[in-house]
Amino acid sequence: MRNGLRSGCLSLLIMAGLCSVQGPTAVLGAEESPQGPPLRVPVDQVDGMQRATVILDSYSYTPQHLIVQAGKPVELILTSITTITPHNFVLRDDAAGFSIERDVSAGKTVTVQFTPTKPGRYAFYCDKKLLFFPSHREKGMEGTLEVR
Ligand SMILES: [Cu+2]
Repeated sequence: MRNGLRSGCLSLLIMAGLCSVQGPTAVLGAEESPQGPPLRVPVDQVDGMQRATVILDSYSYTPQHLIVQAGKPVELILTSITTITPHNFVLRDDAAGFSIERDVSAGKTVTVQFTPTKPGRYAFYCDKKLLFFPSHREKGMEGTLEVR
């Protein structure tokens, strides 16, 4: 009897632990649209960098729409929250001041820097794919960098 109670409490504790680990993700998914509203990337008061964190998941970037100012440096902190699937970040427009292609392995964080020179809307995306399957971009893993 005592042993039964004790192991019951233990499994409750374990379940509570699991719930608190999974909690934030579940709340985010429930209360917002998956990628949320456009983010006006703030300028860091110390180094003048327009800095933002972008979360990579299968198959999305959050935020999906970033707004930055031309002529000022941008730093994107690309953080993968997947456990297995590798992703990448492709943002390429030589005339606009960037040509980026960086892999972001599962669970890893990679930082990219560039200075956009030309106002416009530019797509960033993940071009990973398994042979014969649609690319991650085709599965919705793309976003917009809006340069003003
Ligand atoms: Cu991907």
